[in-house]
Amino acid sequence: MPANLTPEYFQAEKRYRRASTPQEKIEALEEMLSVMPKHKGTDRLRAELRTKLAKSYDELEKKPYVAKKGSLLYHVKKEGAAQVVLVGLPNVGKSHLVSAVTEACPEVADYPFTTQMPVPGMMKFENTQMQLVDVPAVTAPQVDSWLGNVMRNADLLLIIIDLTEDPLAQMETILERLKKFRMTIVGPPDEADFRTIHKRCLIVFNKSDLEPSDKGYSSFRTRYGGLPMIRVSAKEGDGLDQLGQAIYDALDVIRVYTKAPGQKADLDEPCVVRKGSTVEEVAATIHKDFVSKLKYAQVWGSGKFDGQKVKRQHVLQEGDIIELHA
Ligand SMILES: Nc1nc2c(ncn2[C@@H]2O[C@H](COP(=O)(O)OP(=O)(O)OP(=O)(O)O)[C@@H](O)[C@H]2O)c(=O)[nH]1
Ligand SMILES: [Mg+2]
Repeated sequence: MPANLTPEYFQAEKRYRRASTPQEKIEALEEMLSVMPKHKGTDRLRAELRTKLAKSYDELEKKPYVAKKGSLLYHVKKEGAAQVVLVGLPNVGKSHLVSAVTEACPEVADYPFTTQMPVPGMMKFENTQMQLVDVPAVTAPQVDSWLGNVMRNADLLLIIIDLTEDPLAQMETILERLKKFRMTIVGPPDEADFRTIHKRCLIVFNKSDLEPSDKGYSSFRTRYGGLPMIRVSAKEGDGLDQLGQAIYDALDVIRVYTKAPGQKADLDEPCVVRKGSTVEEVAATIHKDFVSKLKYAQVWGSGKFDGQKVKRQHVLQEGDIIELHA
C-alpha cells in the first residue's frame, strides 16, 4: 500500500537529516510522525521513526542541551507505570501538589514562574508507582523549546486549575498553548486536524480550602463536564487520598499479573497495559521474542475464568492473572 506522504512530511524529513543535536532530531521526528497519514501503508515507517525517536530521547537524557538561544532543554525519562505531566498557569499549585503526593521537593512560592525546569517524583497508588512531573507554567517564557516535547511524551496531562480564579479562562489559555505545541485533549468537541496529538487528561481543581471564584465555573462544567475531574487542596490535603485512583482511571489502563506454571502470581508486580490489551500484547511487553513463540495462555480472573485456556487475541480485564505457554 503506498504511504502517500505529504510535502510537510518531506520538509520535516529534510530537517531531520540536517539535525545536529538530539533536540533538533526529536523535533523533526515528532513532526514527521504527526503529519504522517495513519494507515497500514505507513505502519512500518512509523515503527522505524519511533525507534529513532527513542534513540534521540536516550541521547538527550544523558545531559540537558543548551539551545542556540542559550536556554536549557530537558527530557524526563519515564519511570513507573505511567508518566503524568502537570499543566497549568503560574501559581496554581503545581509544585505544591507534586511535593504533597511524592517524595520530590520542588520549590513552592507565592509568585509566578517559580518552576524553571522539570522535577519528577513518584506517587504510589496501591501496587503501582506513577511518575508525576512538575514543570513550569504553560505560559512561562523560554520553555517552548522543550515543554512541548515533555508534554507530548506524557501518558496523561494533569490540568491544574486554581479554583480561586476563573476556571474557564484558565482552561482556554491552556488549550491555546497546547495548540501551539500541536496538542489538544481527548474529550471535548474540537476542530483539531489530523496532525494534532490528542492527550488524555484529568482536571484537578486546586485550592479547595479557599473561597472559589464566582466566575466561569458553570460555563466550565457545561463545556468540559465530560472530562474526568477532582477537587483537592494541595495545601490542606483534602481530596489527595482520591487522587491516585482518579489518575489511574483517567489513564485508561488495566493491571494484569503473569505467573509461571505451578507457581503463584506476584501480585506486587503488575503489568500495566492499555485497557483492551490482548494476551499477545501483554506477552510483547515481557519479551518481544515471546510473541512469536506464544501458543496459548490460561487466565484466572474476570469472574468467569478459572485457568481457562484462551487464544492470543483474548482481551484481558483488570486484575486478570495469566500463564503464558510457548
Ligand atoms: N491555600 C492554598 N494555597 C495553595 C494551594 N496549593 C498551592 N498553594 C499556594 O499557591 C502558591 C503557588 O504554589 P506553587 O506550587 O509554587 O505554584 P505553581 O503552579 O508551581 O507555580 P509556578 O511554578 O510559578 O508555575 C504558593 O504560595 C502555595 O503555597 C492550596 O491548595 N491551597
Ligand atoms: Mg511551580
